[in-house]
This record gives sequence, structure tokens and C-alpha cells, in this order.
Amino acid sequence: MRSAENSEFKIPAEITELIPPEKLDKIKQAFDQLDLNHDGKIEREEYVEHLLAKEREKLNKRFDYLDKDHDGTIDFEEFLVASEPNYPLLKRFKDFDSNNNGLLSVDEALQIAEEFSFPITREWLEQQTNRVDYKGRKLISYNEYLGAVTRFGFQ
Ligand SMILES: [Ca+2]
Ligand SMILES: [Ca+2]
Ligand SMILES: [Ca+2]
Repeated sequence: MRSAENSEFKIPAEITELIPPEKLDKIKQAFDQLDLNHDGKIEREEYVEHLLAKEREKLNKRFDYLDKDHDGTIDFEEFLVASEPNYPLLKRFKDFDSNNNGLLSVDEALQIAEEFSFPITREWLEQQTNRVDYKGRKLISYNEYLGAVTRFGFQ
């Protein structure tokens, strides 16, 4: 980046006398970025184009973030995750819940916790539910699990 000293036009003395050099240098750099043809003036097109380019860059980054599988499009599921961040977790609950009754064993819940790197223990998970299956093993519902993990600070 060019500094105020070697830029094309001279900053009038009345300005350099009033504004500290470091501050002026920053302002000059920002001005130069907008003055694309370096004629010492920011034309309307230069102003609008520069800001649009910035916005375009921001939107492209956002798009890349949403396009999780990087296939160049945002499918509905990718779009959904942006507004419902719990979706990947809920989906994993469903994968593990082989009999589809909305309940997970503590072992299953622990496996999911490992996948998502939740710092939780078996004892803690067992405290989150009073349900047990016919063999006396603890079961946890999706909502109990989600609530517990959310309270724990995951999100
Ligand atoms: Ca210009
Ligand atoms: Ca995609
Ligand atoms: Ca189940």
C-alpha cells in the first residue's frame, strides 16, 4: 500500500498542518483505494464500484460458508442449517435411533457427543433423564438431550 509521501497528488499544507501524519496517512490510503484511476479525485463510479466490490466479496464468503459440500450451490438442507443450527444434531439423533421412538440410549448419546465434541460425561448425561428401558438402562429423548446440550453452552 502506498503512503501519503509517495502518492500522486500533494496534500495541501493547510491539511498536513492540522492532521497528525499517521492519521492522515490512513485517510490517504483509504482515499487511494477508492481513487482507482489515481487522478486525485473519487468519481461516482469509483465510489460505487469499490463499495459494491466489497459487498460482493462479503456475499461470496457467506455463500461459500453456506455451501457446506462446496458443490457450487446451496441446497435446501444447507440453507436450513443456517436458520436451524440444531438440524445436524437432530439428524444424527435420528440416525442413531434405530427403532425411531425418539429416545436414545446413554451409549448412543455419548457416541454422538464424541462426534460433536461435547465435553460431557456418562454420569452427567444420566442425570438429564429419568427414563429407563426394560433392561434398566437409561434413555434420553431428543428434546432432553438437545436441551441439556444447549444449557451446557453448545450452539
Ligand atoms: Ca479518480
Ligand atoms: Ca452445496
Ligand atoms: Ca430409540
